[in-house]
Amino acid sequence: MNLLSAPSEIDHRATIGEAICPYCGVGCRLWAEAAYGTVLRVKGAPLAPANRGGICAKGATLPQTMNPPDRLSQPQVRTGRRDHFRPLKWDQALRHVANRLADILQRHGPQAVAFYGSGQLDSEAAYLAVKLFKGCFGTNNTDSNSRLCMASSALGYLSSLGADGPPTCYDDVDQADLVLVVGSNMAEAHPVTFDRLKARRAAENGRPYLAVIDPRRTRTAAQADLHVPLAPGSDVALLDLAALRLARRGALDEAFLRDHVDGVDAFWQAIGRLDEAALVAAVGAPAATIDELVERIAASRAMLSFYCMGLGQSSAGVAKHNSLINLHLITGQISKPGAGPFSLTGQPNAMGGREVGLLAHQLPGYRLVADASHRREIEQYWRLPAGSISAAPGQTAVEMFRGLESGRLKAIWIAATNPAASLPDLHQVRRALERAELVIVQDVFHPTETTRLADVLLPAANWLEKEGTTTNSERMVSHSERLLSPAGAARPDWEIVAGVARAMGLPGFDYANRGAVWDEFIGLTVGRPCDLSGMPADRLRQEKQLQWPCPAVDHPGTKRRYLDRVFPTPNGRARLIAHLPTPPKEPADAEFPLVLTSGRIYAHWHTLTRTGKSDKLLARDGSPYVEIHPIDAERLGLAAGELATLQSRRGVMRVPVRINDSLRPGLLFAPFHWGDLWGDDQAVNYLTIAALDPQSKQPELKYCAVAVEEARLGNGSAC
Ligand SMILES: Nc1nc2c(c(=O)[nH]1)N[C@H]1C(S)=C(S)[C@@H](COP(=O)(O)OP(=O)(O)OC[C@H]3O[C@@H](n4cnc5c(=O)[nH]c(N)nc54)[C@H](O)[C@@H]3O)O[C@H]1N2
Ligand SMILES: Nc1nc2c(c(=O)[nH]1)N[C@H]1C(S)=C(S)[C@@H](COP(=O)(O)OP(=O)(O)OC[C@H]3O[C@@H](n4cnc5c(=O)[nH]c(N)nc54)[C@H](O)[C@@H]3O)O[C@H]1N2
Ligand code: SF4
Ligand SMILES: [Mo]
Repeated sequence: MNLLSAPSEIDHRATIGEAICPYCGVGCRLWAEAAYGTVLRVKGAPLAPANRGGICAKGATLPQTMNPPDRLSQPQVRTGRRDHFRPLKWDQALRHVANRLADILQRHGPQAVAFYGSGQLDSEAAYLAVKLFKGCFGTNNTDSNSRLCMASSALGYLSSLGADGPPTCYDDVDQADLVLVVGSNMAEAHPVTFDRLKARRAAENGRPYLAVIDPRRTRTAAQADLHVPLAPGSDVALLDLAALRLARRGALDEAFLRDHVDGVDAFWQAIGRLDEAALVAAVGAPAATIDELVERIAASRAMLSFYCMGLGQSSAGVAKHNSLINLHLITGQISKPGAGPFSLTGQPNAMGGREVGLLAHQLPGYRLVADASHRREIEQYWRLPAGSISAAPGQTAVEMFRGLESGRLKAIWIAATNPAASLPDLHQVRRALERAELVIVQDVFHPTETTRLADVLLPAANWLEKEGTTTNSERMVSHSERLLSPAGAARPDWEIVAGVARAMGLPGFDYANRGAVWDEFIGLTVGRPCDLSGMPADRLRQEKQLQWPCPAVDHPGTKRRYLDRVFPTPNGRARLIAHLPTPPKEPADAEFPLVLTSGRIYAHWHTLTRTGKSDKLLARDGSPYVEIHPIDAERLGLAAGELATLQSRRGVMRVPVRINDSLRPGLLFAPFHWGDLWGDDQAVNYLTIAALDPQSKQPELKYCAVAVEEARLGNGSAC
């Protein structure tokens, strides 16, 4: 449905339109009705391919989050961090930001500034941030929270298959006979896709078979035919073991390996040296369960694997991804309907962020900073002198905050992410932001944990207040309509970035409208793996969504990639990449004897700036907690509801205990949603470790060592 009236008239009468849900990467299209400046109703759009009318509780409660008192609706600045913010008009604010950035660039050079964006920015905004920082400033310190999320997944695809992006699509759920869910709690984190799987299993007598590989018996695992409760961090051991056993059973697709895969001999040589008994011990799951998993893989004719942060948030994240893709390659479970690796994307536009190059190592169109010809292509397109884009790799998310603390970085512009709640080792993050010369934060709300530490606040238009483009987990590129005027002076993110660039006197940022930004960007994808050139803004607005690659305006889009078994590597062959198991960076020891993992729950989104405003969602889960196995609770003398003090080498957390036998003994789980705004010492990220995967630089948010004791009432520092 199109807009019924021009934006200025919208607020006075009901408008109806469709926009992609601003939460998870399922990318549900939501039908919304707005009037009097707010959203009255939302429901799943019935014909949308991603959700076919489906919606979860987070999407359905969006109207409760739209007009809160903490809405940021005016640019604000302050001179010192202890001063109050004062409101500014946009032209003053843009000039202020432009002058301060220009001053720092002049005094310290381009490597002293950074942009830290988000998979929640639309592609237009993310593209312009890349153009401004990488192109005009000449710094690749241009990263996003997708570094905490999809970086290992992106590198896993690139190294194994030759290009980022999943080969698979949601319709594969209907074709698979075996679904592996590895390190993903789909029932809570990607519920509408999980509902689709459940619906087919209900209708088809339990088909496809569902196996879940997760150290916790999650709500996803509880509905599976097989749950493999592996030791956290032991995925490579499990996947290598499965490969060895499949080989021994003669369950390999030898023809596929011969014709389409490189590195086969080296792979078997490398993992052939592993001792199977040692691998079984490392995995720590019942031997019969592992046997059953191998049996099912061997018998499958179409194996689809969904995976998410249990693989990525690890110091062996890329190794885990390569090892899972290895399983698909050795069994030929790729390049056919119902089969293949399928990374579930976290955020609504983490995929789009990768397409426009909003990760420190990337450039638009799945190009790489490290590739001189890629840099040259982009410079020419942007009409910049040769050498404008730096060859130096940029600082990634965690590295940026280390750089701010050490003084190497002076300024950071943060947009659509809340690092003072979501990054690991929050004490370090606070020190970094306190040390920074300039912190610009672009958000829809204030205060957040991060806006509280800013010098400049830039008010962004909220969901439904702007048009924009996002790409979901299955490469579906979607247009979202605008139904509301932005609150107060808030502006779409892309306009803010373009406004700062223009205030700095930079050419190339005069766009007539959002569509002009999109149309410029897709020109950079011609002939690339993520070819979007057949979906200019007009077509996308009309057709609502199209799946890439889509190389021509009469092309229908592509459901599945690599059906011809030609991979985007130089010789067209995929690669087996062997990894040997490595332990997590901070194993439990005598001093910190328990392992803490963290993640999501169904009712809440990240740092609660949205879902924390919904009474309905707060009624489901209103406060933070830590889950502990009954055996550990008994040993520690902890009862349900008691306040426990958790301590790691970096910080302390005090939250009530929930006893839960779905964990492995020795493992604790805490949701990461609650930050400092909700109370002191409640954020799990004071405990987490900023250990990084050596290739992807994604932090090991899923594993750190902690000690626990019961908090004695009245004793604030039980540790
Ligand atoms: N409700 C809700 N949904 C969301 C989000 C949200 O905030 N709330 N956020 C979105 C975003 S950005 C993301 S990235 C996704 C994340 O979605 P998921 O990755 O599904 O969610 P998590 O809870 O972070 O972690 C998934 C699982 O990994 C398991 N795990 C931990 N360590 C290991 C390990 O070593 N191996 C294996 N195999 N598993 C392990 C955990 O027990 C957990 O069940 O969710 C998206 N959807
Ligand atoms: N311990 C632990 N920590 C984790 C994780 C974990 O599993 N465990 N997961 C990590 C992962 S995968 C992720 S993705 C991150 C997520 O972490 P964050 O990105 O920090 O979380 P959000 O709360 O989504 O922050 C988004 C911010 O953008 C604002 N916002 C919303 N819409 C817009 C918009 O349109 N424009 C602008 N400018 N602002 C907007 C919101 O108000 C909010 O302040 O957390 C990571 N941190
Ligand atoms: S499943 Fe994800 S995209 Fe769909 S309504 Fe729920 S949060 Fe939004
Ligand atoms: Mo994420």
